Amino acid sequence: MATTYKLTYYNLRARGEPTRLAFAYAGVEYDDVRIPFDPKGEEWLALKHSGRCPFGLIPILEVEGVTLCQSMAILRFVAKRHGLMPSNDLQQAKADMFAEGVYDLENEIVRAMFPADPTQQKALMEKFNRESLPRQTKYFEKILEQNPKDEVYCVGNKLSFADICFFSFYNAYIAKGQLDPPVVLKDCPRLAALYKKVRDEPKIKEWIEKRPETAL
Ligand SMILES: N[C@@H](CCC(=O)N[C@@H](CS)C(=O)NCC(=O)O)C(=O)O
Repeated sequence: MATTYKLTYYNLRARGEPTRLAFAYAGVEYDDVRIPFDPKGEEWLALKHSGRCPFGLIPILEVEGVTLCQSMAILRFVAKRHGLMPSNDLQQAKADMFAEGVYDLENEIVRAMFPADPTQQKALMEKFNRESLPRQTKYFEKILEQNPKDEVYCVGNKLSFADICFFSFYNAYIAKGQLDPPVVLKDCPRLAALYKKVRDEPKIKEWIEKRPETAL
């Protein structure tokens, strides 16, 4: 019997989308369970306190009687199983390095979008857009510049979870789900090419066309 996967997250792209993109790219069926985005909502609070979420947070992935949490751990697990993990340890470390850099940015934008003190939101978002995002984006571009010119992916000649993680973040949070590369990639030709390469993968394109429209 084929393995069944159940991914539970808010009805958002955000931290759930990298795994959805990985499943789409690999052509793997899964249950895409979405709960309304309301951190104080009944449905979420019932799940949070049900004992099903190991850290009381989502996303979670239920597979073969095990419940995984932490979006990056889930993404790597799916990548390993379905051909999105680079093939040697050094390439895997490079993919990890890149993906963790993206994840740092994600944590920062989430803290800015939903600060403990809502009066800080505007200032934190401005700082993110003015400083952190362009600075980190340039670092990513520099990393790609070290790859041979004919290699578009983060690592080697094959799409990996790091490429998905990069695309998912810039598409979900910066381009707000729109197809064009966001303006911050304008002077970063390697990153813009990577963004388009992932976006135009046929199965990813198909998923983007059919996925629910969401606020984030
Ligand atoms: N490091 C975790 C963070 C998970 C996380 O913060 N999830 C948020 C939604 S994006 C959540 O469950 N919030 C609800 C709550 O805190 O009650 C991951 O990457 O999965």
